[in-house]
Amino acid sequence: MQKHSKIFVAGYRGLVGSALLRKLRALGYSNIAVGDRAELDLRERRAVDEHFAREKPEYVFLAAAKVGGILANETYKAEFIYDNIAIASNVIDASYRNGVKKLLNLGSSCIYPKLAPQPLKEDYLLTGPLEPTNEPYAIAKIAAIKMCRYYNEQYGTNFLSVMPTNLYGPGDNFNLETSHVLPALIRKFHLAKLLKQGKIEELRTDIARRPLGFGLQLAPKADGKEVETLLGRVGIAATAVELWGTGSPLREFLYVDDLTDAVVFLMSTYDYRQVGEFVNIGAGKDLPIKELAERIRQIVGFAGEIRFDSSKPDGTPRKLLDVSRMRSLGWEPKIGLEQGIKLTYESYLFE
Ligand code: GFB
Repeated sequence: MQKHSKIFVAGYRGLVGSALLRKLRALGYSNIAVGDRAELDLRERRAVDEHFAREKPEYVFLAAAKVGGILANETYKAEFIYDNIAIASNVIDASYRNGVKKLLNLGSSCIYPKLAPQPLKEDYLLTGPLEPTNEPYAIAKIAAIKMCRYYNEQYGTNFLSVMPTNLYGPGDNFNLETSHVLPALIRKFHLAKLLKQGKIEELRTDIARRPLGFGLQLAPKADGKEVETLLGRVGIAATAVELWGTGSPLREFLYVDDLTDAVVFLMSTYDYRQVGEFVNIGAGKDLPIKELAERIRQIVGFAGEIRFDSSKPDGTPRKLLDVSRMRSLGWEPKIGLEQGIKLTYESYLFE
């Protein structure tokens, strides 16, 4: 991939796509096509074909997907499987038909069987049943890996797939209904802190700026009591914050700039034959949700209790990636969890 190569970043408005654009621009790649969402719906085959015919990209990063946390995955099952299969098949096939030199497809660690041995090696794919809370998403991601593989085998394309662990960072989704755990916890503790400090105006501004989710809205002149009642409905109080599940599941988190560093490195350095069917990208260590919550509580500075609502789902008990293949290719993450959470909280406050 050269500095002047034509690059298409599919999904440029998401957590990964937006970070990828920042990274590519910072590295001096200047010929990047993103496609305006209004005219380019990646689920529409014709729109994708027209975009490829017009832009003729040489390199494609497939970072577009319908994503969400455990609740969104459980609620919007049909959309998660349909949208993700449609996006992947349209972009992968158009890449082949338009002679794209290399494509990098982004998957997710939820492709592995729920009870696979840990850490998860790439070879464990399709060796057992999936975690039910995200099976539709996982099936779509597995389909995309297999498409890349079989296009390479039948058509001689050069399509790479990577499986990142749970990602987080600036530009994340902080909607409490649809977000992943890390941004949800940042927001919950931040709002609880403001409530404890009686900063009603700041709370009103926060809620007006980003939806809370669950259809919750605040009247423009809502008073302190109304704000408190609204936040109570998502488990946020001045004295305690309520989180989902038991807090015992283990999760691994990777800062999004580490991921973009890894994918640009792979795209510039390797062919699919050297990478294999796909490669894991992770931090190499995990922690229980309880411990993550305690760390975020401290960073945000909320002096209150943490409670768990065990009527909410835990999801898979553990999904720690084996990152030895990526290490052997010469890449390691640089940003630790503490630093990553601080950077994400800052971006939440000032973006
Ligand atoms: O990040 P998360 O939504 O998704 O949840 P998964 C991780 C863990 O955090 C679960 C707990 O055990 C949740 O019950 N948790 C505690 C919370 N409090 C909260 C909260 O306020 N919000 C959220 N969202 N979780 C997703 C998959 O699984 O991981 C996707 O559904 C995708 O398909 C993604 O693979 C990376 O890690 O369980």
